[in-house]
Amino acid sequence: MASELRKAKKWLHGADHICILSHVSPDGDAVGSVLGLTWALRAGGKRVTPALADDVPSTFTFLPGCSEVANAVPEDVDLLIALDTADVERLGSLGQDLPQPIDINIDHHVSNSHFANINLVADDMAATSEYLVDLLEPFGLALDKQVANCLLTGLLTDSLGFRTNSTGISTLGTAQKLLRYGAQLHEIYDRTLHRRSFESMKLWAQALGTARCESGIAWTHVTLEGKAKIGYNASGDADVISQLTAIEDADVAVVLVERPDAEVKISWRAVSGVDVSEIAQFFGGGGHRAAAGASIYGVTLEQAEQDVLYRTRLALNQYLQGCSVP
Ligand SMILES: [Mn+2]
Repeated sequence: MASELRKAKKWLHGADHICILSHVSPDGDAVGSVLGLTWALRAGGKRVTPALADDVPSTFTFLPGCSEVANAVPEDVDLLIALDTADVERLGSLGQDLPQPIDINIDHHVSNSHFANINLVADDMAATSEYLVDLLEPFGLALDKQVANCLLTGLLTDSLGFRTNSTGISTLGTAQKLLRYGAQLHEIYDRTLHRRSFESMKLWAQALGTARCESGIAWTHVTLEGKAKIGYNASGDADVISQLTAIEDADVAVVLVERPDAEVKISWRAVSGVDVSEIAQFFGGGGHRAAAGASIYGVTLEQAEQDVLYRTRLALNQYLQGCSVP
């Protein structure tokens, strides 16, 4: 690992134009880590372009540099870094015409496929943003207020406000360090985890209204028709899955979101120790032990729901049986 770090530092400092990428449907860790590293490298005198295949969600547009995020990789780039991205497919349209393997991959997903020349993967970290705080010094880069605000956004959102089981002593130590450099915890918390659009609330009402909870699995679905009815235009589930994980009888929460062209997007959250990334992988997706996702194509919502519940029940039963062995 030490030699990988030295090599990464050398490549970073030797590059003329660096492009930093992250995954499709960018979340707070994708946006925060991309912008955080962008600003740290720029402060070190580097020319950097942040790039994402999809637009930055409005929740994160308060972060400095959002308006500069490109939706394609510039031609004169000589170093490519992917952040928070488990495999090349997750880069979406950005990954299609890139020279493979790309240069550096920095991530915290347990399912990371080590697709780059240099792979820095720390699956014990709560966020890629958390890992980056540790990497700044070995990379010869400095922390400042701008960088700290971006990285705290990634850390706070991926740890769901410091409540995932990946949140440890070092996570809070890292957060403390970011606060010392001027990161605004209150503002970031309020903007990213607390306040939401009225339409999101209406979507919660709709999805929670049809939610079910049986034998440890809490689930619901979001239909295209339902979204249209309340004027909810974004692609996801408005984080209704987090609400399902609050149900005290739920070991696993599942939300199925109907998308155009016969696609159904599924999200899992494990409340107990069952590994939902394995269930997601069965459906061609991936993620973490406690949070994972996948898409099924060419099916109706009903078919997908049946298959997904069957697999989830199987995995949960296997896990619970394993737990009861004396
Ligand atoms: Mn992440």
